Amino acid sequence: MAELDFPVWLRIEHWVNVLFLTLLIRSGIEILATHPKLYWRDDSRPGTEWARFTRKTMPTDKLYDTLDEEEDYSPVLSLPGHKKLGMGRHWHFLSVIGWVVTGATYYILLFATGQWHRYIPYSWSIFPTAWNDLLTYLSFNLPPLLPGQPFDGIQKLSYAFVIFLLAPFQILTGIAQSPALEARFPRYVRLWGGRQTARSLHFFGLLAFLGFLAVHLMMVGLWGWGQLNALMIFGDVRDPQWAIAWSLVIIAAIVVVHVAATVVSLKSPRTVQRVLGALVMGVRKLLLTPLVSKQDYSTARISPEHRVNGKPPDSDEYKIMAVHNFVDWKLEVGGLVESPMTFTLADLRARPEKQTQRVLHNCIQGWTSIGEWSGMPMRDLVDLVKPLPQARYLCLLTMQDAGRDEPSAQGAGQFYEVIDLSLARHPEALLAYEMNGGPLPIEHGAPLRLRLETQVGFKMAKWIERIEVLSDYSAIGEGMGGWREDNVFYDKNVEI
Ligand SMILES: Nc1nc2c(c(=O)[nH]1)N[C@H]1C(S)=C(S)[C@@H](COP(=O)(O)O)O[C@H]1N2
Ligand SMILES: [Mo]
Repeated sequence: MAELDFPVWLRIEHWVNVLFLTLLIRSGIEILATHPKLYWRDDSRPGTEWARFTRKTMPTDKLYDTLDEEEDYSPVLSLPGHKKLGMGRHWHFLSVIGWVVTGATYYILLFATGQWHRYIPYSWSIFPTAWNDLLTYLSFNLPPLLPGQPFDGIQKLSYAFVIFLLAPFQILTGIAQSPALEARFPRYVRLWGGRQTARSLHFFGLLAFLGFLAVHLMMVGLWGWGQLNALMIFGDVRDPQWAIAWSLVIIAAIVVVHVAATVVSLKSPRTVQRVLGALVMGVRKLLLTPLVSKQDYSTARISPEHRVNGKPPDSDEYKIMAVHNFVDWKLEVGGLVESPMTFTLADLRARPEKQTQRVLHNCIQGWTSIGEWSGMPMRDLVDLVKPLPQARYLCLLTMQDAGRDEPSAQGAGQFYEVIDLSLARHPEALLAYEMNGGPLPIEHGAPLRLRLETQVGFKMAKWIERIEVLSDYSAIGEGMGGWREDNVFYDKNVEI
């Protein structure tokens, strides 16, 4: 029987894996809820979704944005539920790190100890065996185990599929949704058929994991809950009664972690944001922050209908400015700089540094569109105003009051975003005043908006009126580095 036994590292990893996988599933559903529609094409054009998990219909007679499309799922289903995308993301990324570390050590130990023989089928005969096993199950019988192994042919094939195909597939389609990775390696995303196809495939991965979990639990029940849990808890089949008790204790512990994660996320989101954000930041800084955008989509790829997020300033001042084509608008640049400056729209248009880029826009909610943006590169503006040595950040202040203009955005006050000075020096960091060859439309941020092609959309402040150079942002707003960071608990740097 010794060959049937599972070594202690494998038993521990099995249960750790259950924890991370279930956290990934629930937080993933939270992320899906924020834009509960799936597409094949990168323009995410309204109406072209192949699947939707919402009954909401959008108005055709007035401007709506993707915040209006968000769904409020129950905390039983999603982590933490109730439109808390920021929290869902923190748990998803933390669990990804935990899951990948567990998976990597699992692979290493599997190969180092020879356990892989169990999971990698190396004879074609596994297929007819698996087929026979399936027929046996369908006739309500249990098929024979493979000689010297703890499972039958179809089980071995399923494990090989989950461990060596499904898990890597889910990681690869997951990272294909990082704007920084897409910006640096657009071909990698094309390999998956595009950004939205990668997102749809990631969803199929979720379904496959759910299917596996359901069948796995059923199989454990069929073959003997006590016996198999004894193998997976004690390493041998001697104490099935105790194994039943222990399996319930372990499952209860996992449920407790889920409940605790849900409750703290709903009650103390700021704490979760700070703690999990700090844990994930190290990995993100190492892997994603160094990436620089190299996008250059063809004109033919421009989305006919670029989606919108955020509603324009609903003030008389703004509306009057808009009627006069923003001749009265001014951009002030100040703070920790040698030469503070003020620009009119005509000043910006007259500048020689004009740059045009055709890029994929990634909203944090999951939709994408492709647009062409023209304007003044941020690095040229930064060079003009000459930041003082202690300068580290830029704060972009806008004419939008989110409480007034965007009730569904869950917060109040002037919309602003802080970015690192180093990010402002990226070649595709742009202050755009044109879109798709025309003046920047009001809903897309007229007269001036930011483009940052390695970040998700909310960093790209629209309706800008002032840029402040800072050494520290802790005194601004709630001190988290932006309106969305303050109010909906997103990370300040968002390469994914
Ligand atoms: N001032 C302001 N800027 C904003 C927002 C906002 O609500 N207010 N929304 C952000 C978000 S979440 C996204 S996805 C992009 C959307 O840009 P688009 O409407 O041009 O597609 O704008 C960003 N800039
Ligand atoms: Mo967004």
